[in-house]
Amino acid sequence: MTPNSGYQTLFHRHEKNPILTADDWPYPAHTVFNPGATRLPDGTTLLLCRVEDRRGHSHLCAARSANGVDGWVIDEEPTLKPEPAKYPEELWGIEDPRITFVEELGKHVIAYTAFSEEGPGVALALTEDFRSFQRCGLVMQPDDKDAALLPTRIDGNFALVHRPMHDSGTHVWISFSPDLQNWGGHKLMLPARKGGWWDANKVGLSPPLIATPEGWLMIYHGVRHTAAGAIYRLGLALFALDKPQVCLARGDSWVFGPETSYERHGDVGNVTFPCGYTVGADGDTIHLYYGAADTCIALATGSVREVLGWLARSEEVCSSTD
Ligand code: BMA
Repeated sequence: MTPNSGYQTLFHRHEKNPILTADDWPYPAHTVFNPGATRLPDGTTLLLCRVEDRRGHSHLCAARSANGVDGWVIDEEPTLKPEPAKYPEELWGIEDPRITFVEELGKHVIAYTAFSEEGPGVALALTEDFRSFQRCGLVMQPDDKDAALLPTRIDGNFALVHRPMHDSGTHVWISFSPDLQNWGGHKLMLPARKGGWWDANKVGLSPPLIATPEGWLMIYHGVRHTAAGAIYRLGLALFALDKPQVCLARGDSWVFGPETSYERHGDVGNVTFPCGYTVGADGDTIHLYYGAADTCIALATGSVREVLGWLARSEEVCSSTD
């Protein structure tokens, strides 16, 4: 266990972690991780979990709980399966869903990674009830992943945060669309830093952006490549509400990373990877649901107010990435 001494703890692990594992599944599953999350109108927490089978392919499965911690009711069969006959980009599975409820559509929009021999790309699907789905197909061609839609239009357009991969670096971008199908106006949102930083070379959106009075709060992952492999940790940044490509603040240090044995050890050790959150009835408590070591699902809670306070005290300005 890495000591945390001296650093403020912004996200607190739940004592029941991991809250979901493959052993909980009603059908054969190798691992369950990286869940999208939402709160349904009746207060139920719904996790859309990535389930990997023993072929190595993933599909998505819904788990519902009244308190978001235990008593999970898991769909008896996969909820959203790859459909490679119709969507060849899903040949090797669908992964890492991020859920955004869009009031004007009255629907949840799920952004997920569609994986095939062409590489990972971003696909969208719409649902009202997480039982039937309307697919939009691939909206960002490979290699691209880590995408989530904003809940409201920006200057009349939908906005999608995503993470294309380029030789020059792997950064977070934002793109705009009038209809969820045709995308343009691409803007660099959050570049990876360089050199010795914890988030050098590769960053990506983790859960969907969180609307706060001070701006869009982004929890992002930074990938540190070491001689022993990669370490996936989380950092924070804030963006202007009316112009989400404009970064207002960026934390200089990571705020959450692998420490416990279920985060350190698993199929891919040293990974903490949230794809979803819910906000408590107090409007302040973030329940962050994350995949641990690409093997199981865990929960950590934090306070929006505390997170914004930490960011305000952080000395790093967004433009300084060297
Ligand atoms: C990323 C994604 C995640 C995964 C992580 C660690 O690139 O593919 O699904 O959790 O790697 O393996």
